[in-house]
Amino acid sequence: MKDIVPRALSEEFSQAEVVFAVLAGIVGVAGSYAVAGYTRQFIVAPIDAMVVRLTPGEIVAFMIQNVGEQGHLIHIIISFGIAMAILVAVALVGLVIARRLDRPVAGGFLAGILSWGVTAAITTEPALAIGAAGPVMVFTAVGAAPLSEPEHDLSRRRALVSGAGALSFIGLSVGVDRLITGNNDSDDNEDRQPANEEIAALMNEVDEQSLDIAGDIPGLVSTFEEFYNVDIAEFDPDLSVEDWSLTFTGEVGEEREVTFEDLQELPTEHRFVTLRCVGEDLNGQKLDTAVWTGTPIKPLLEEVDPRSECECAMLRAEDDYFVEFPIDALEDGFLAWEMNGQALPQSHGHPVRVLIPGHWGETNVKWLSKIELLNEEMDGYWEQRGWHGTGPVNTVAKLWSDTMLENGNLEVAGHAYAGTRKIDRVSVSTDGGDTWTDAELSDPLPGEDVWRQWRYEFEPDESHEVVVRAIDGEGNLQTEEESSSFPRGASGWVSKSVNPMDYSS
Ligand SMILES: Nc1nc2c(c(=O)[nH]1)N[C@H]1C(S)=C(S)[C@@H](COP(=O)(O)O)O[C@H]1N2
Ligand SMILES: [Mo]
Repeated sequence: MKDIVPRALSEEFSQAEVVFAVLAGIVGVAGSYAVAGYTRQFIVAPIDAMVVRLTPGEIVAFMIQNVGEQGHLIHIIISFGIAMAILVAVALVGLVIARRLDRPVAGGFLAGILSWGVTAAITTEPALAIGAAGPVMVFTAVGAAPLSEPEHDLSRRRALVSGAGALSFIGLSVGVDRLITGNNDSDDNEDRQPANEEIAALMNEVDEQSLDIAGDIPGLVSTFEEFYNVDIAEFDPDLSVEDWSLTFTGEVGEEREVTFEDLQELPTEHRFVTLRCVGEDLNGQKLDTAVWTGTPIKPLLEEVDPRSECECAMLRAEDDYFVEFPIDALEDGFLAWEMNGQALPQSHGHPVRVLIPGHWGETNVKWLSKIELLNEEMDGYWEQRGWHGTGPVNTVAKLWSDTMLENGNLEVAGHAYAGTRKIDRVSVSTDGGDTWTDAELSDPLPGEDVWRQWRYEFEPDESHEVVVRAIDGEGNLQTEEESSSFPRGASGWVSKSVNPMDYSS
């Protein structure tokens, strides 16, 4: 079974033809990238979205737990492969026709038209599809060119192959580089306005509240670059403010579409809000805080007169993400269009996302397009894949740094978060949990749903098992029993063995 395809290929096509078809596929993908960039008009993007949709839930859960961010890379390599395979197939069709008709240019032309059609259909972007079609056409035509003057042609072919190979290599390296650096935000680096002054002042004030921690851990407010990122797709929607609107629909007395301009006329607030992903490891770093500017959702919701029997709503986004949860939680939500005093970065939901206090990150829909009031509960994207991540967050104290100080003491530090229950205390044990002492805590940020920083320093003997746990504002001790993040978020107490010998000064 395995070698049927290669054998069929090698019977039908010469080696040179196969080489040119593969090169056509590579430069076709590279060409599409050259004109569309790392956007949803790039031929790989819609294929990737399809791969994401079709990947079974067990595999997604497994990838998140075991390969983490590499899961994205695997998805995208598969999507690249599929995109290339499609263009290679098109080039092969062109080569067959060229040979049958004995007209290389006609074959190239056909491959060009076909690859244009296929790319336009996949990306729904006819103009930019030329980026893929042009290179495929040229490479197919060249690959089909007859070897009339054998000697001449061999060297010419060799030159062509090396040129083509070099082009393909450049295209691929740029693509791979972008993938590795994760630089898929076209608007994040250029054109960013300086932060609004009021917020800059607010952020400075808050900065003073950060504890003086020797270890290298984030402050109380994460920059948008530091802020973690979780997306179901590799290609973020690229929406302008004018493109955006939010529709309230489903079981409502009155449907309503809200534009960005409409939002700006509503009362504006700045809120510090912490987000945490249900998929992160117990001591993971998918936990961050920013100050967000936006408007409360409740007045808008009241206006549309919800008549939902399940008291629940489905939120939908431009990347086909969707999540369902109770209206109760939605009512406390916030529609945000700025992060740390600047327009939302593309990767964090430009132009508008929702923030739901105290609930897991997945309820904080980015690129929000629709709020649909339901009569019956339905599963969201992650719930269809077995997660239970629409409820309130678990309480956690992170242990993000351990540092030997000049005074010979060991400093341990981190952040603690319990959503809207808030953090009341963090206690630390240096003897594996036998005895506990309260850690120093940063003053609470203004806000209903924010983390706190903690810090503790002690004089070490030989080796210590450091354990840390939080007590929330309602007096509940962080759950000791350990569980993995799937399906309800990690639980347990973070611990670490430390030995003064391990720190060189
Ligand atoms: N439209 C959309 N919204 C989304 C997601 C997504 O993939 N698409 N991911 C969710 C998840 S799982 C988390 S944890 C948060 C992460 O937000 P951030 O990327 O701004 O940190 O966004 C949520 N909102
Ligand atoms: Mo998440």
